[in-house]
Parts: sequence; C-alpha cells; structure tokens
Amino acid sequence: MATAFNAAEYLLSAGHPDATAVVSPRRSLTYGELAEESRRVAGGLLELGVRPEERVMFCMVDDVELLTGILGAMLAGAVAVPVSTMVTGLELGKMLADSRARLLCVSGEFAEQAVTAVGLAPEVTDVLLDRSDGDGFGVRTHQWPALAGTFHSGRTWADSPALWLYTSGTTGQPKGAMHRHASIRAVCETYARGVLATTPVDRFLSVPKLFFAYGLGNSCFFPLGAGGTTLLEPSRPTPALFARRAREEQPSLFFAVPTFYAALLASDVPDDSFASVRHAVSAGEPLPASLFERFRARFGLEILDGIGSTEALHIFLSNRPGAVRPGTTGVAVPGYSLQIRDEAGAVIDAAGKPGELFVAGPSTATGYWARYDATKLVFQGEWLRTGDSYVRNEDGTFTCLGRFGDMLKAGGIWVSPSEVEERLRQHPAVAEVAVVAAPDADGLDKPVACVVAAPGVTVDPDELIEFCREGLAAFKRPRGVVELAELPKTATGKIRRNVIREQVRD
Ligand code: 3SK
Repeated sequence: MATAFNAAEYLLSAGHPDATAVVSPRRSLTYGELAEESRRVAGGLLELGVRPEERVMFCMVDDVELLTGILGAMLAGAVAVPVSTMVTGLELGKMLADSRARLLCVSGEFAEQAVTAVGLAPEVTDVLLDRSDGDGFGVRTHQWPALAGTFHSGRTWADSPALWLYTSGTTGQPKGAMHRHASIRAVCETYARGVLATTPVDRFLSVPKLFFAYGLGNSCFFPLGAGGTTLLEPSRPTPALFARRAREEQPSLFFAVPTFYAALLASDVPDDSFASVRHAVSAGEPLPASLFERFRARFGLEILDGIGSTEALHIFLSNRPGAVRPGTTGVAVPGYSLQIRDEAGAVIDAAGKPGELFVAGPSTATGYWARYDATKLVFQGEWLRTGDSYVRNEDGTFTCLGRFGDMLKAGGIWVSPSEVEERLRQHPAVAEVAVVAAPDADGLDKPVACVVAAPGVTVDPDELIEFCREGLAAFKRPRGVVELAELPKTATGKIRRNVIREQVRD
C-alpha cells in the first residue's frame, strides 16, 4: 500500500506557527506565514494550469519567493526543479527543454538568460517573474505578487516525484536526478539530525545556494525539518558579506565549500565573525587538512568535512563533531552503507586499498530523467556509484583520492572538461587543448587549460580565460593556461589526461 506523504507539508508543520521560519534581507516570515504563503503559491500554480508531476523550473535568487515556490510546487504535487543561476541562456535552455517544464519562474536578475532559454524550449507556455517586470519572452508572463488560487492537495505519496536536480555528473551533459518526497524527510533524519543534531533553536546560514542539492538541504530541508530558522542571502557570496551576516544574524550552523573557507582565510574579516556557530560544515570537494588547521587557528572552529552528491540528495559520509580526522571525510552517516569496489566490481574489505566508492541509503534518486544508459551506470540496485576514488583508513575513516574519469570540480561544482575545451577550440590561437584539474595554492583543484598554439600564433593566457568567461558560466573558466608543444597521446590518438595532470602539477 502506498503511503500518502508530502515533503512540503512535513517541512511546513515542523515549526511552531509563531516561530521564525525564514529571514532574508528583505523580509522575515513565521512558520504560520510561510505555510500560508506557500499554499497561496501552490494555488496560484494550479490556477496557471500546473498539473501533478509536471515540472516547474526555478531560476531565482535565494529569497522568500524561491523558498515558497519550491514548497508551493511540492504542495501542489508538481515537481520543483531549481536550477543554477550561474549558467548561460543556452545552458538554461538545454535544461528547460529537457525537463519539458511549461512554467519557468525567474528572478529579474536572470531575465536575459531566461529569454534565450525560453526561445530554445518550445514546451514553455508561461513565465512567472518575482518582483520585476519583463518582456521579450514570447509567452504569457505573470507577476509573483498576483499569484492566487485555491489550494487543494496534490495527493502525493512517499515515492511520488518531488524534486529534480540537474547535474553534469560524470558525463558532462546535464541530467535531471529525480527525487522522491520521502528522500527529503530521509536527509533531515539522517545527516541533519544524526550528525548535526539539529533542533528548533538552530539558525542556518549557507553559502551554497538553494539550487544546489547541498544548499537546498542547508537552507530549506534542514532548517524547516528541525523547526529552526533559515537565513537566506540573495546576493553573490563574498567573505565580507557572509562574515557580516554571521555577526548580525548569529547562525548556529554555517555551510560552505572549501574554496569559500580559503577565501575567508585570505580576507580581513574579523576573527570573531563566526563566534555564534556551533558547527561549520564543508562539502562539495575534499577539505585539505592545512585549510582545516588554518581555519581552526584563526576562527576557533572545527570544520566538519563531508561528501554528498546530487544523486544522494545530501551528505552520506562525514566527520563527526568532536571526532574530526583532518584530511579525511570521516565515516558513513547513520542510515547509509558504504563500499569500496575494485575495477571488476569486487568489494575491497582491506584498509589501505583504493577503489571506487559506492553508497546505499534512503535518499538516493530514482534515476535520471530520460537517460537510460547513464541511469544504469550510476544506479545499481540499491547502490549508487559515486565516481569518486576512495580508500578506507585503518581507523575506519575514508579518504578521497580524486575522481574516476575526466570530470572535475571547481568550487564544489562539476565542470566538464570537454565543454571548456569546445569553447577554447573556437579561439583562433588554439590548435589543440586539454582541460585538467590542478591544485591552487590552497590545495584546491581548479580547471587549467593545456594549449597547443595554432602555427605562428602566440597564446595570450588572459585573453583565453576572458574568452571562456564570455561563452561559458564563469565558474567553468580555466584559472590558468599552460602552453605545450604537443599533447601527450596514446597510440590510438587519445589524449593522455593522466600524463597531462602530472605535468601541470609539477
Ligand atoms: O558535493 C557534495 O559534497 C554534495 C554535498 C551535499 C549535497 C550535494 C552535494 C553534491
């Protein structure tokens, strides 16, 4: 028998109606007000013709509208699809067309990308704008404040689709990882309660935005699931901004990626900025032990490093408060099982022998939307293949050794080398190119382009980086350019990326 369950109802009912649920620089809402506003949005979406299980895409800043949009879509039984605001119009258009969403919700800041995207997605019939006017979409447009309609429950079950999250994952093409309503409750019960011991007095401040799985847990699922308060920040994150918000808003839980912790250390923000924080969390990419030590020495806080994935919805392997092993990712989060497997798929039980990390748990996605081959490769029975190379240490903790394959992460976000290479090949100075990960001064991987110049042409690294910044989302641009006489290749002409990686690391 299917169990009736709706994740948005679950999240909206956890806090006392008079307790503060959300604080943004523009306004604050109690749980009672958040529930009322989310129901109004749900009714408005139904009035616009949104049907159960239909996708609603959100390309919006972190603010009350996005939060109520996600909750409202789930209340209505529709599928919320928050997507990165850091992408170009073309990239947004690919996800919009793939999702077959008919409604795109946009913040005024991203109207330009959205106009391009809507032009590439023939299924879109309506655009909903937050506080701004907009035209040029060629479809019906609506204003957020005018949303109204009678809310009636979308009748969802524990296994109904609630949320899709697009990830470049291991293959480079964005794929929609499909999540159930029950998975949202699962991450609240496992990582949030089991590791962070969240309670209604907690105040959550997250640098990663709501459109990342990491940020969505930190700023929506965990605070609301605990009856606590989410502190939303619509602007681009900078160390000065987040240190100021931390001093003003007194968060008890702070979430960032290693690159942001490095930026905080490089900044001159006051050392007591995070004095109210009981746990600082890092995920997205491994946290080097040196960063952990420097952060603790200056800010007096131990960072809890963990790893999750879009496909697992949130963190499944993490260090524990009071038992951090710097340079490791800790141990399995309660509720999850981990295996390290060799290339033939056999489980490696011995400590010290590296292999690929697999995870099983209650929050893994049901698959990728309309991607049969990729789904079969990644979702293997109850096990999820992470694509990360890991080793189990003698003390039972796990250490990340890097990625299998060519994909790399910059600032915790997937970057497909082939996408960056494609852009660079369009530059007349570039004859051949390979993009690989190389560590920066903080030991954090960043994309570096290894370029063979076109005959008789001089390569200008700054110009190439600027060229990428124009044609790609900014986080994908190479941070360095290395000129090579030729790219090392195999006998069959395949680029030997492992050799190039070694060359740029030297
Ligand atoms: O990359 C991660 O470590 C991560 C953590 C939580 C949720 C989602 C992701 C991708």
